[in-house]
Parts: sequence; structure tokens; C-alpha cells
Amino acid sequence: MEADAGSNVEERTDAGISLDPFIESVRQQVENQDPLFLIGVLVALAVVIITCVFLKYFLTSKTVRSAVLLVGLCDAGKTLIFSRLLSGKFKRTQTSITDSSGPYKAKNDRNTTWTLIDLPGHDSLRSQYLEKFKTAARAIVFVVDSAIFQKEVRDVAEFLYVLLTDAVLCSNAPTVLVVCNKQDITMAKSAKLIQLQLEKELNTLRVTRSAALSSQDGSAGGSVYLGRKGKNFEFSQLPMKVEFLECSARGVKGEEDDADIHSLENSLAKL
Ligand SMILES: Nc1nc2c(ncn2[C@@H]2O[C@H](COP(=O)(O)OP(=O)(O)O)[C@@H](O)[C@H]2O)c(=O)[nH]1
Ligand SMILES: [Mg+2]
Repeated sequence: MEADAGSNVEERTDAGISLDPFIESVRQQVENQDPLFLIGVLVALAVVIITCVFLKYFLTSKTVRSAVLLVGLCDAGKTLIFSRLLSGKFKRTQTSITDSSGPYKAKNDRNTTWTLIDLPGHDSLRSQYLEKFKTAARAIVFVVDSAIFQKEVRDVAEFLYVLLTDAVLCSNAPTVLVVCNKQDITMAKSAKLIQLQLEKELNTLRVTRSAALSSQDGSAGGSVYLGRKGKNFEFSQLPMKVEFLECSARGVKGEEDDADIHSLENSLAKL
């Protein structure tokens, strides 16, 4: 028994040496300090590093993110904001089942043009469209119906949670503009109040979600922890900039009136 074990060890060390003739020759050459060989190694290293830098540069510069996504629950006012931004007109909208897009000229000196994309808000279609456009997102306009926010706060927070913990969105960090729409309605909640309530709701959601995740054999599905561990959640802890704005896509005096979406236009001009 003991003899067997001994011969096993010998075989292993034998194999170890005979498997590494290359490493052995490298070691010998380094010891002999063959200058040509050292120069060769340095040149090879330099080539590899330069190639990596170039590859990274080309890959990132190719994907110029120029899409502005309009997302939010059904009836928040996405489609109306979409047509207001593009044409300034009021349009009677229908529930959108597919995405529509158009070029939007930002109101700044740089004459930047973003591709505005109106995503359908329906539950079943949401994730599918999000997957399609998230890599191109320069900014995300998250539209909230401020008039019935109290009733929808849970759903709004759940949708926002999906966006804010998405691995791709966290690494690209597009600006998130939370538009508190329908401010023309008297019952509408202010942007400040909506922000505070969402922070509270996301704080609880984060606890239940991460508990659910850890019970699923650790397969987190590429999603990122929301905010800082061990601290109450605040939007300022996120990798992306989150801004809260008040808007009324309808306009104070009804359908014929100009919309009050200046705060949104200003933020889009600064992207
Ligand atoms: N009072 C008021 N109604 C709005 C406002 N924005 C949108 N709406 C109305 O809300 C409804 C849903 O709007 P829509 O753009 O279709 O929402 P979407 O489902 O998010 O695309 C429509 O009847 C709009 O006229 C707003 O700022 N104020
Ligand atoms: Mg719509």
C-alpha cells in the first residue's frame, strides 16, 4: 500500500516536469539573460496591450447611445408626451402595442438629435421592448401619472426596480428622468413627494427581492443590488443620475393649450 502511494507521487512529479518544457526553457533563457529573447517578450507584451486598448476604443466608440426611451405604466401619458415632443400637437392616443420612434432635436446650441422611442407600457410587452432598446439608451424618461400615483405606487416602484437593477443599464448609466405627469389635475402629487415615496417603496422592495433571489440558488440573473448595502435607499446612491420633473402633457387649459413640458425639454437639452 505504502509503496504504491510512493510511486504515485513520483509519477506525478515526473509528469509535472515533463509537461512544462516550455516554461523550463523560458526559465533557462531568462537566467542566461539572452537580450534578444527579453526584447522579444517585451515587444510581444506591448503588441498585446496596444491591441487591447485599440479594441476597447473601437468597440465603445461604435456604440454611440442616442436613444431616449419613454417608459412607464399604461396611461401615464407616454404617447402624448412623445407626440408633444415631436410635433407640439395634442393627439388623442390609443394604447400602444408596438414601439414607435422619431428624431427629436434637443433645444440646445449643439443641435443634438436623439431618437425618441415610445415603448408600450403593457406588462406583457414591456420587458421584451426594454431588452431590445436598453443598450442604445442615452436617457430613460420614466413617466408617472401623478394624479393616481397613490394607487399605483407599488407597480411604479416594481417597474422602476427592474430598470434600476438591470446590469446593462447600471453599467451604461443613462440619465433617468422621472416625469411626474398630469400636474394640471388638482389631485396630482408633487415631484418631491413622489420621489420620497418611491424611495421608501424601493427600500422595502429591495429587501423582499434580495431575499427571494438568495433563496433561488444564487442565480441573480445579472441584476445588480439596488443602492448601498446597509443604508436606507436614496436615488443619489445609484450609478445613474436620476432627476424628478413636473410636467403636464395636456396643458393647463385643456387639449388646445400648449403642453407644460419645458422642464423635460430642458433636461433633454442637457444630455
Ligand atoms: N389631464 C391630463 N391628462 C393627460 C396628460 N397626459 C396624458 N393624459 C391623458 O392620459 C391618457 C393616456 O395617455 P397616453 O399618452 O395614451 O398614455 P400611455 O399609455 O402612457 O401612452 C390620455 O387620455 C391622455 O390624453 C396630462 O398631462 N394631463
Ligand atoms: Mg401609449
